[in-house]
Amino acid sequence: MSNYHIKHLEEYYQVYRKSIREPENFWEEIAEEHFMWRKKWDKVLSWDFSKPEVKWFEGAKLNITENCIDRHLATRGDKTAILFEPNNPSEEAEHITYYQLYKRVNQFANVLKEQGIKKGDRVCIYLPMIPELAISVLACARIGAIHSVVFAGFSAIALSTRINDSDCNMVITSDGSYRGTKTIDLKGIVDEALESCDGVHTVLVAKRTNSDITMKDGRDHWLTPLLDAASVDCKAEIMDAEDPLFILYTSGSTGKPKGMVHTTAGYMVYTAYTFKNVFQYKEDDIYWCTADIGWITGHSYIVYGPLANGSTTVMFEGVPSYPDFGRFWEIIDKHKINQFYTAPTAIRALAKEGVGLVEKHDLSSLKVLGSVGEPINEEAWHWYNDNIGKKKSPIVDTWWQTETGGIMITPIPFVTPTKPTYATLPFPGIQPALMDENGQEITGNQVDGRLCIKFPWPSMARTIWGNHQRYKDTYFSAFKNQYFTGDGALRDEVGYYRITGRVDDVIIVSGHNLGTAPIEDAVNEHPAVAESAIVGFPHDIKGNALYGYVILKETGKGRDQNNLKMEINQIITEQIGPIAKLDKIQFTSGLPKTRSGKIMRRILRKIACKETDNLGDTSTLLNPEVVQEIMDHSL
Ligand code: 7RM
Repeated sequence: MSNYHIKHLEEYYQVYRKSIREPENFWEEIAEEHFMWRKKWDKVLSWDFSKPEVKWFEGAKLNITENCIDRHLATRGDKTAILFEPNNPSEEAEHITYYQLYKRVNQFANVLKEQGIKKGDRVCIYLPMIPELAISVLACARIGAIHSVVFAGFSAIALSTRINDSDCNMVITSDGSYRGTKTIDLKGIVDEALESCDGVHTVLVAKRTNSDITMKDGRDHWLTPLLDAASVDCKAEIMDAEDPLFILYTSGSTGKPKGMVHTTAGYMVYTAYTFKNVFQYKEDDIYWCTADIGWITGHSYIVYGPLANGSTTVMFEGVPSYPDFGRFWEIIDKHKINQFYTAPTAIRALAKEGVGLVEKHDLSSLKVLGSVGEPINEEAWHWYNDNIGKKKSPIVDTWWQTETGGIMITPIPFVTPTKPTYATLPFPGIQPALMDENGQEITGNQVDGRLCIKFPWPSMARTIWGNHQRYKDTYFSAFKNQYFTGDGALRDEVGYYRITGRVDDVIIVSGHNLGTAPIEDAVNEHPAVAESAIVGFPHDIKGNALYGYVILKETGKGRDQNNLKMEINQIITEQIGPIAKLDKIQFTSGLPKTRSGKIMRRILRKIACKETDNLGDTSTLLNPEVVQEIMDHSL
């Protein structure tokens, strides 16, 4: 009997030890007992981090949608699978049962096939948080097409870059999207993006806002008539364990976004197993994760993990501030939410509005609170614990990444005693290591270092689409035979981990991973800009905000600085999206550089954070005099 559901601390330690001593037996038992296979595997695991190559459940055949939908029909056909809460609270919520989901996914899958999509093709999904988003994701998986969901807040340029990188031949979108009081012209953004995407032959358009849009003849099709005409039966494509399931882009510290590739069997097993334990989901619970499906959190913990467990998962279309800052609490009350999973940036923004709006609603259904996306600071942790959980719902501070596919370090509620700001203990199967700068593992407790993982886990990304070398360089080269996370962490006296943040040039703004390089590239496109450097600085609500140091060309020097700032942010919005806008822009005559020409971001970061007491060693600088100038004019 496998330990699929962990219920107390001794059991956790026992299961954890087994997962380390006999990883293959451990995962095999879980895979065997809790999923539906068309054929079992020949080999549980083969791996080599030096290549790197990792394969789980090789030889197995399955379809993830049979696990997420079909197998529940006999016992849960009438149970709500997806509970859709619209942007506008006076519009009715929609309960989609497992049986209805089955039919809608099959119809959508048949439409994809009719439009020429085959196993292995890439389909870009650019949709707001409406049911069609989850359904189209599952429809792709049903026929073995690889979905690439692009968050519908990204700009046309960001969208086209992603479409082209993975050669998508179809885009699924909607006429528009609602966000609070705003209506966004999604189809217009797609049209603009597709001007530079020759590979896309079909665009499917869901109707949401009834906006006036243009449909390009031969390319664009309204979804509804196609769905209505499609059969509700669609045989699931039988996939190999290691066939790609999806691509999801994440920003790196340099270069273009990385298309992380996740495969089928391991991803399914790991997201399902973590979901069950991290949220202690019980049969009639209503679970709500506030993330967007455009991020990994939504893929793993709105769609795949919950549905694999036959759960009821809420999809919320709107924003936390509409019609007022009490919306989340209103929804918890309305749908009697049992598990609530959100991000520190949302918690901080809502805490700022005071407890008045919280107290208007009955939150007594809550059992487990989750946090994800960035370190949760002590103040936000206590506010969440006291006012939302009323000190009786444990907070699971879940650390993981797009690349890891599933939750890696986390408390198990009612099992692991929590500690503010600590993600606590590794999940079964996860072997963290803290490394020093010389590449040695730091053992013992009360230490800190760079967080690595030394053994494969089922849901790890297998490669970067089209660039395996970059995958190796980014994750498997800093430390020999280790997966390097890019995060720093410390381990306390009982072995709990606290994530201290990125050690590279990725900045997490409102829970969104932003690489500095692509933003600098955008800034540099302004005709008056010569060079720029971007760093993060702490921000009350967003966790971090962006500070840009900009060197102007001669032609820009006489210009109005406020206008320039606006224009720079306008370019960023166009190229990346509004989340990447700079909060502060300082014009400077130079940037501190090493002799090899590398910008010393460490110094810029300290100035932006107003930590100028000890700037560290500046003697290696080519131009130390510029540091004083930057300090004198810092914002
Ligand atoms: C799930 C997700 C990954 C980066 C990661 C960390 C940071 C995420 C936590 C966290 C501290 C947490 N994927 N991060 N969760 N830091 N505590 N609980 O967010 O690919 O978008 O971001 O986010 O730096 O490397 S992600």
